[in-house]
Amino acid sequence: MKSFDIDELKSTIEKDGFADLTGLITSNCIKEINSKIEKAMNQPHCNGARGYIKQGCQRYLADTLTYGKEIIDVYTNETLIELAEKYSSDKVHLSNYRIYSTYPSEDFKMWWHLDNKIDTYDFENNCFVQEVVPDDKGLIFLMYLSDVEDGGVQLVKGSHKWSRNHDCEGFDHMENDFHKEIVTFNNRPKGTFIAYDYATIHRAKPYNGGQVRTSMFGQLSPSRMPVGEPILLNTRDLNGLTKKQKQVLNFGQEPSTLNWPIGEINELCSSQKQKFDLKEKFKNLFR
Ligand SMILES: O=C(O)CCC(=O)C(=O)O
Ligand SMILES: [Fe+2]
Repeated sequence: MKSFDIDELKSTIEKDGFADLTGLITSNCIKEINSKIEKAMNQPHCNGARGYIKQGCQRYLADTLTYGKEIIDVYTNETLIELAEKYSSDKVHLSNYRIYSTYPSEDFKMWWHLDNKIDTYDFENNCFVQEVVPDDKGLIFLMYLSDVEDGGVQLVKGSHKWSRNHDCEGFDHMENDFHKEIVTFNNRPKGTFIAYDYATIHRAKPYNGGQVRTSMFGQLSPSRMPVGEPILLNTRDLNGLTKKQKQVLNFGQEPSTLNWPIGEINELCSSQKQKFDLKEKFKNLFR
């Protein structure tokens, strides 16, 4: 594992809005995570089958933190947590987390946005509602679990210094103003690890051909912000968690929202139908 100077990383994020921590997680650990999630990333989460939830051109691994202790250890990595706590001048907790695969698409496109906001599930209207909080200061990290040629994360360098002055969450309308500051993490190998101030304007670069991109995402929020998503763990992994890990994983805390995304029934039906059609097509083979 590469070692990092935390104060240097902190000042890089203060200056640019992001820092490169590639090398923090070993390639063996990434290999291990990939082998543990592989089967589940290839079947919809349904009726006891552990798999993914589909949302647009993305597949999100349900119960992400239950697949291996290695995953918990990435989310609670000591260097990462120390950096996040120094950066936000507060204790931090994991408020949002996911492992997901993004497929190239003509139809779906992520908009330029910020994540210094509170996400809450509205049980009346069955949807997530978001409220931007200018005072919310923390880090998101993104680690590639696959080699990424295109469709990588894009960040607007330095935008964390001015984005809070705008009363909006989406920034597509300002792209002409900031296009020279865009930094794109394309053509990067698995293990690429970027931490950014989540008030930095960013998105996943839209792309419509080439490789599927698989990533691990975690949002580390200061303790003054709400708890966030439910954290579901496997009892196999609980022994030996440190006090710090328990703090980051919200032990004893009530979640303030649900895990994002909630799948649409028609998405599930279409993947189940494809499975059924395939079974029909090949049934003679399996008799
Ligand atoms: O996948 C990416 O590159 C960015 C993800 C992101 O911005 C988000 O989920 O909020
Ligand atoms: Fe985001």
